[in-house]
Amino acid sequence: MSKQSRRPKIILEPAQRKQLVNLERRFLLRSGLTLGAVSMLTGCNLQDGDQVDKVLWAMSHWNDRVQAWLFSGEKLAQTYSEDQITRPFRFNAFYPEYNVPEIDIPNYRLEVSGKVAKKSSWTLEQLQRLPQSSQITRLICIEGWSAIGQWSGVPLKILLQHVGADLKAKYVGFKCDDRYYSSIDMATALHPQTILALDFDNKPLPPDFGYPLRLRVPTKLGFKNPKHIAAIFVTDQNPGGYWEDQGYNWFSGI
Ligand SMILES: Nc1nc2c(c(=O)[nH]1)N[C@H]1C(S)=C(S)[C@@H](COP(=O)(O)O)O[C@H]1N2
Ligand SMILES: [Mo]
Repeated sequence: MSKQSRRPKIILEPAQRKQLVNLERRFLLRSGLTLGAVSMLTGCNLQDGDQVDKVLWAMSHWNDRVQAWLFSGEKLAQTYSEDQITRPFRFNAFYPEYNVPEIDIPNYRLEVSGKVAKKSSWTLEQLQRLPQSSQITRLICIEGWSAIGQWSGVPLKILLQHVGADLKAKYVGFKCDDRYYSSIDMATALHPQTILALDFDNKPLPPDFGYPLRLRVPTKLGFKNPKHIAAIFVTDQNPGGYWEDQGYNWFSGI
């Protein structure tokens, strides 16, 4: 069979055809994949007029699996020295800074549920009494900026062990006080640099940067570092995320 004849014949509407041509330019040429390879990897039968959206989502899910497979639970993200810290640090959220949520601290409880032996709620003091770990790492936002900061808090692995989490479960999900949500794979949740940060720059997290509790995971892009965490749950069903569900690649490892 000649190389040419292995390419699927695609019958598409002109608008779809244009989308597909763009897709091919953006994605396939860069990755060296042909449309034939894409239909094999994604199970999308391009000949049946599958929507380009569907193909892209399938590509992204395939990409998640490859990234998860390549991810080493041991390899550490780069760390920096104190004099490299970015000051002032940069704020980002899906709303402007003046809308940062106000959290009622005396009543604050972190809820932990899902595939755990002990469903529980935690006060900040209880979290502060768990072993702490500190890091100076770079937060990289998909919008094209990055900043080096210092965070400290409880390694997520320690909390998961405390509540008797099923460490063979696939995902850990996070719900935030500003309706934001996100989730990570278990290998990343157990990574030594994945922490539930209570402090930023050696002081309690300021409201802008996620008071009272945020996830700091330097092996992933900024949007997978939820701030103002209210609840954590362990699950086998991918909980998605605020940006993830709008098409940003779910794994987003760096
Ligand atoms: N609760 C919550 N967490 C969030 C966000 C948000 O809008 N709400 N934005 C994310 C994005 S896109 C980035 S880049 C980082 C920014 O963190 P920073 O404000 O500490 O720089 O927070 C992430 N966590
Ligand atoms: Mo971001």
